[in-house]
Amino acid sequence: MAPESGITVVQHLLSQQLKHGEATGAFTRLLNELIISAKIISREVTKAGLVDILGFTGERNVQGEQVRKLDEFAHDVICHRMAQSRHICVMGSEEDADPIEMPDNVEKGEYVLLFDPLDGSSNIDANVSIGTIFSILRKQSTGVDYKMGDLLQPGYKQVAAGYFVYGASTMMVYTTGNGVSGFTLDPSVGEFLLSHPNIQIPPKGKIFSGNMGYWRYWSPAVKNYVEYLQKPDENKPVYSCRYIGSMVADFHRTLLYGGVFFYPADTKDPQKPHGKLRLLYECNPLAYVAEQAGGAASTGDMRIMEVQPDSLHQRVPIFIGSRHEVELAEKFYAENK
Ligand code: AHM
Ligand code: MG
Repeated sequence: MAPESGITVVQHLLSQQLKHGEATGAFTRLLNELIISAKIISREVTKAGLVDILGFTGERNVQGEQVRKLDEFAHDVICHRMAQSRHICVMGSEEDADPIEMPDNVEKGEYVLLFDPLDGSSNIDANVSIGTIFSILRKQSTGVDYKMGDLLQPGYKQVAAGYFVYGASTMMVYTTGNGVSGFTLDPSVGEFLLSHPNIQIPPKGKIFSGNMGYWRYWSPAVKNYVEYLQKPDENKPVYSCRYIGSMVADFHRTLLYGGVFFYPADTKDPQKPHGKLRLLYECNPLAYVAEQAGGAASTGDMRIMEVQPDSLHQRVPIFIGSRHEVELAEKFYAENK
């Protein structure tokens, strides 16, 4: 048994806080609200096949995709609980076109929360792992009200980021810039317990994860890269392909086993010239986790966390995972300019 195996996520947060001299406890209280939200979402996800919560609502989200009831539920739980934390000044959610302002009667705080309430939700009916992704930033502007610039900060400004994956068990993986820790929810006691201290992504892997169905719509750089991964060569493995279609789950496997997850730009949908995944809700938070675990995340041309966001729902191409495979993608991009 790991020496720290009985540690709950809140104990872990408090010890981190003491180590780094955070005096007010605001950040811990904020993260604790998020953890409670995730426990509630996890409970509902587990019940998904039992109650009449599955199926489409008939509405479309801001990206024109069909929204399922559990997405709305997850979004509402997080909005409600985080507003109560009194440490948030504004939020942004993949399920809302606009910034989410705090109600007038609620005290505003110093933090900005960006989140994807239920990523991979098209997999719900098939009982496949889905997740909640979060990114926490400090408010930059002065005064009580927020400015758009508080939401549109590059990823390197994140103070914490991570995700909850609702899978065979529910896990939380997060970083505050001092490595990556993973916790597994023990449903019998309702606590996240430290199960994966100091996660390190293998420097190289043997698995790639991308939607091969879009092959014909990829650029020569991406095609050459994937062909290279598939090619027999005595100096490298022939990579296996694993693709769930749920970014949190695909990323979580990549974090633990190594390799690369990618969603590049493609020409399939002219509305989405930069791929599908959102910089603020999906790419930045997972990039922070990947880098803190010793890995990397790139658009192919530049480090994800250095992209200056220009809109809340901006999409970017992404290659994320082991350093070796991400740098290889950048090499293929540079060679195919
Ligand atoms: P969602 O946030 O609407 O669920 O969409 C994002 C998901 C990711 O989890 C996943 O990586 C990607 O969509 C899969 O897309 P595709 O089916 O085009 O491969
Ligand atoms: Mg998503």
